[in-house]
Amino acid sequence: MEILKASYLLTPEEILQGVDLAIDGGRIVEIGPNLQERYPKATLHHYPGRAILPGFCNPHLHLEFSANRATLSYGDFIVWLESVIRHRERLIPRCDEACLEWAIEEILSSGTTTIGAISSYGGDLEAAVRSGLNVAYFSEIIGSNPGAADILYSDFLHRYYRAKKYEGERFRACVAIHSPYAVHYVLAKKALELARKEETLVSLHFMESRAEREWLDSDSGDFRQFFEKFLNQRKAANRPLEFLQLFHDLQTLVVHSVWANDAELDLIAQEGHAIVHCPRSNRLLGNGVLDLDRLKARAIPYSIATDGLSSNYSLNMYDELRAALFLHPDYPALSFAKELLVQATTWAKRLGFASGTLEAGNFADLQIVQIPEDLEVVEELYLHLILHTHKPEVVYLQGVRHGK
Ligand code: MCF
Ligand code: FE
Repeated sequence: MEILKASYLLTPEEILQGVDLAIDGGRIVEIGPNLQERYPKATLHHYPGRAILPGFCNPHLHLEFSANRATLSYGDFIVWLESVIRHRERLIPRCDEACLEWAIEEILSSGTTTIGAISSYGGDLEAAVRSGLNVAYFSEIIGSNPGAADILYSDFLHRYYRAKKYEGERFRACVAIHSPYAVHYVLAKKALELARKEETLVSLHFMESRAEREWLDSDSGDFRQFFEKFLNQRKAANRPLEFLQLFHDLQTLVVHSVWANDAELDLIAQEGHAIVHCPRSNRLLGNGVLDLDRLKARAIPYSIATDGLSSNYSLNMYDELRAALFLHPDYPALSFAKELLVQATTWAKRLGFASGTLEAGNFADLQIVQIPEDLEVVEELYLHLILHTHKPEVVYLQGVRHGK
């Protein structure tokens, strides 16, 4: 048994002082004062001037794109998408084992212990399993050509069942439908039948860009030329609300939703789906800023994610939290910082893992972060954590210590 003693413990809803944390067998055993008196044989780790908080959950990223630095074009969504199509075949293999391991190390060392990883090829599966992180591994289906539907579906099924072999307390095989503009209705329906039967979590890129809005509403806008050029297609394959109805009764992470309209948000709320907000990805691909007021008005749960290195420059949740704080200047900094941190940790549970809060029985997935020495007002800790942390000093993954 090990006892961790720090100046602060973030549960994360509450800031506790004078309280220790006991871990054993990879799990949190107890939280309370003076635990070394109760467990005199336990090893004591003292972290003065530090806070212990749960590891982060980054619910949406694409490990397989981790080789990208400046290959893909940022700034405009369609230009970006064309660059993905042009470079994907070479970019994905460029993320070899060493690259995947580097990406996972970046994720872990920046305090993230739970991820939602979208995979279209499956080449990142073993690295994801080996990472020891809690992984919701979303095998992605993509393709709008009905002629190729059978091949695409069988390839998807193969990847899904390959992932399913690794299922356990730290790994879940899940289903990703790429988006309403890139997945044929019949294909989405079949993949979602599997998700329903297998009771998996589902992920969907939805209403990310203005181009997607215009194309799906009225077969117009910047996607018109794109679909004509690449797929010889003049009409959108789906209408967005009808497509969203396919996700009835499925626990879905709806990613982006920047351009979702009221009826779509109403349906998302009614179905109990949650929204994944990727502020830096949206900014870099020219997609604007998600209006969180419209989510809050409907009590739609949301949290933030980095998206992949295909549309970002780091997989560090502290970087993302800072960006979110500054991209939503209308919310009071102190309460918004707390809200962001609470969601960024507790979402591990939404992804299906016993992690994300400091509770007995949960996995000991923790981060230990240095606190500014001159902190005067304890309640301001959430904001200062976001402002001053690049990486935590130590991360515990299932009770195993990483770092100094
Ligand atoms: O979330 C971002 C932007 N929106 C859509 N797709 C992706 C993102 N990052 C990576 N992707 C992947 C997607 O999963 O790029 C490919 C898919 O494999 C796009 S091909 C239309
Ligand atoms: Fe994405």
